[in-house]
Amino acid sequence: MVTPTTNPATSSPAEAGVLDAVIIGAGFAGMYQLHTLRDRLGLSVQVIEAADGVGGTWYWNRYPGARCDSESHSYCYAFSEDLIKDWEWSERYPEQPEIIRYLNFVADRLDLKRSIRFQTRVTGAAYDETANLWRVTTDDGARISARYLIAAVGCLSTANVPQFPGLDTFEGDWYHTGLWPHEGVDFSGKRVIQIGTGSTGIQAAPVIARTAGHLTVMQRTPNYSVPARNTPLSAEFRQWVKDNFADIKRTMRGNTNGHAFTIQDRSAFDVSDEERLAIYEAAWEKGGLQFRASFRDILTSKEANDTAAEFLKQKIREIVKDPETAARLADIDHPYAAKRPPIDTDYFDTFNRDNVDLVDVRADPIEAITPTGVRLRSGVEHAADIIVFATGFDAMTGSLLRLGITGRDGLSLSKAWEAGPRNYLGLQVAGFPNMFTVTGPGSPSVLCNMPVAIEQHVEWIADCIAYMRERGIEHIEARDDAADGWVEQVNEAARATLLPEAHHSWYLGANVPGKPRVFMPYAGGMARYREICDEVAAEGYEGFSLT
Ligand code: N01
Repeated sequence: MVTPTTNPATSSPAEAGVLDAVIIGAGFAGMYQLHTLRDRLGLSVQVIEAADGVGGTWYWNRYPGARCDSESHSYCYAFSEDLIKDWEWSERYPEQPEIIRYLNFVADRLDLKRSIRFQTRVTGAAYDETANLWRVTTDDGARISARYLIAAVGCLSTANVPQFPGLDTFEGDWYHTGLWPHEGVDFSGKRVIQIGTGSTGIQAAPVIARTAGHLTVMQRTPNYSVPARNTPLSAEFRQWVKDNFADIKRTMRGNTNGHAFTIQDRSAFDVSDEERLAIYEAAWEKGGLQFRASFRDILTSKEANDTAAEFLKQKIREIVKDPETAARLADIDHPYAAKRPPIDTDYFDTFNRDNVDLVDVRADPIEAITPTGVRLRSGVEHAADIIVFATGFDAMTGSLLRLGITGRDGLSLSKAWEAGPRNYLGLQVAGFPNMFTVTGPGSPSVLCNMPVAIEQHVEWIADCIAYMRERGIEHIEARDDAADGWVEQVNEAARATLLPEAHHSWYLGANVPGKPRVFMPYAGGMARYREICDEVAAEGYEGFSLT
């Protein structure tokens, strides 16, 4: 928990107009970080946000079918009983507009917007060693100085638009799902090509197919998916959540993935073949991400994983009527959940529609975009009025690197991370004093239900700043040896799982050509990570130098 301080001003910077903290980003992370620093610690704080509203990733991802894969009662702030009490989710998985409404409700309730500078992009942030201040510049010409710099830019906020030759010659319209127009896109009667079949593509295709004249889905890596089984929430369930939130919170904070379900403590081989099948069948009917919680060893034993993988591939073959299409969809080459596992509403069934085709762009890769469509290496051309890029993100590092951050001695973050992200606890980079990243690489972040990961980081950072101010400490910096040790722990944690076996996963940076291949999130589990961070703090911030 964040320690409130009644007399925080032990180290007010001497320069006039200097803030205590600048936070970049007004999504889940930036909003809560603002609340902890401004309202609990009494600091002067400015949030800088490129969008004209709160929401972060959810502000930009307005594509058809955009909906959260975490269940609504677990996809919210848990720090405030009042917020839990006064908000009603309508469905099992909240849709994008509902999440934006929720975040606005929180921002208004906590009076956050007055401290957020909207429609402003950070163009640079440089550490001034003499003054021990961060000098932040923005695209509207502002120069802001602050003691602490907190990057709350999200893990999935820099769109990855593949550099296909000829895109600029395309005469139709094209969109990336992560930069979707606010007014929506009318697909009625149009020939649409969707490139990408990750979590986003799997959500979007069924919705696009409903109105498009024709939809061609271009699949490079086939993917597993489990039905979401979305449904409106009953009044009884909503009441149950409010009455039992303390227990729900304990479950979310005490397990590896931050969700409100527990991973079964049994191996896939503790049960007979028939029992295992029945367990998978029940999990398939229940739907959602907890399919992977059916057995404790799904992500650690290839043999256990194979049982889940085969079950899911068989489901594809049963749902998709055309055997050739079914075979292409089920030709999955990685362990189940080694890439982020999607959940869907009618994804595989969409390929039974007359107006939908699947094209295998692994066998016949996209060579170019032409004025009228997409040409493959074989020379086959698919015509399109609209191209939808569901091609993901320059994940975890992309948004941090494009901020133009330089640390001590003019060291740029891109130079420091030339060989891949290197930091301590996913929280601080050596050479970048008083700068924190929320759910950065090296933290559980994307392997966890995000709000749970975010709350832990935000509270840890606020506690750390409070600790420093109480003791007159003005400078905190991760030590090099601590960062090296942490990188090794992150690698070790990944190696203990099947996650690195998905060679084309964005967890490894493999989706962006030229990006260093390093397993980025910490796979040792949220609960273990929380313990490590707590131990570090209890030992007087071991691994950091404090001066
Ligand atoms: O992105 P992705 P996403 N030619 O990178 C393909 C979160 N999320 O936006 O796998 C052809 O997973 C690429 O192929 P391959 C969630 O954490 C959450 O779908 O690289 N194809 C892949 O099929 C998720 O994991 C929710 O071979 C190309 C697809 O594009 C993360 O966001 C909803 C290509 C990209 O898949 C990212 O998901 C949605 C090329 N050059 C997303 N380049 C909710 O919970 C890429 N692809 C709500």
